[in-house]
Amino acid sequence: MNIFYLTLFPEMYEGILSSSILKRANDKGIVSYKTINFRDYANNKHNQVDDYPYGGGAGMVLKPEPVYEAFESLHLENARVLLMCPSGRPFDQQFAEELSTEENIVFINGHYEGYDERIRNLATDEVSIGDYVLTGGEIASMAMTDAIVRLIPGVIQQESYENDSFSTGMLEHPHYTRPREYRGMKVPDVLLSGDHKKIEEWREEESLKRTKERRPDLIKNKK
Ligand code: 6GU
Repeated sequence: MNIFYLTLFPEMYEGILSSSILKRANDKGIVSYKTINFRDYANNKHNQVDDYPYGGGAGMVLKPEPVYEAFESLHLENARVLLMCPSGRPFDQQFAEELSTEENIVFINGHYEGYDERIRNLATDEVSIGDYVLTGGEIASMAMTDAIVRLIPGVIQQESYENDSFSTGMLEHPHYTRPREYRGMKVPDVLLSGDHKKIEEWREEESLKRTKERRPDLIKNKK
């Protein structure tokens, strides 16, 4: 998979893409990352990428030309082109699974009051990561990259994501490791019993209990 980020702040990506699993996926040749600063495609004297809104009002609007020209410099034949904005389709685990099979993904990250409406014609999808407003799409695109890349075969062990919260439609059951007792807090006996059937039943019950308590909406959506 090739992932491209159109951004005015390429430096924001450096630490994230060169750490941990995202770095390892790149080292293994499973995924490539490329940032493109669309200010380099601003074809005016002051490298201006935004301008005042027609019709007046507060805030600046991202101009179409730098974004179109930066995108065209990639010469992609087919790609998912994701316009990052709070009014987009809510990103979730199912959407991550869908995107994890793409050959090319392009994130378009605005950093201003809004996009010129014509930029939307470049996008295959408009995406949001939740009901709150960020100053730009960069952090959202990094969160999405993390969620997508870990699902590509060969990046992590498949068992690690088969039981993920949300992919099963339920939250994960509790986990314990050594020591058996810490500051009076004990590991449930069933996990030490060696009875795999009972352990599986306990995990399913706990998963259901936790989902009912914390995210009843997930259970409703499942039905
Ligand atoms: Cl993708 N962009 C911005 N600016 N704010 C957001 C978002 C995206 N998703 C949630 N809030």
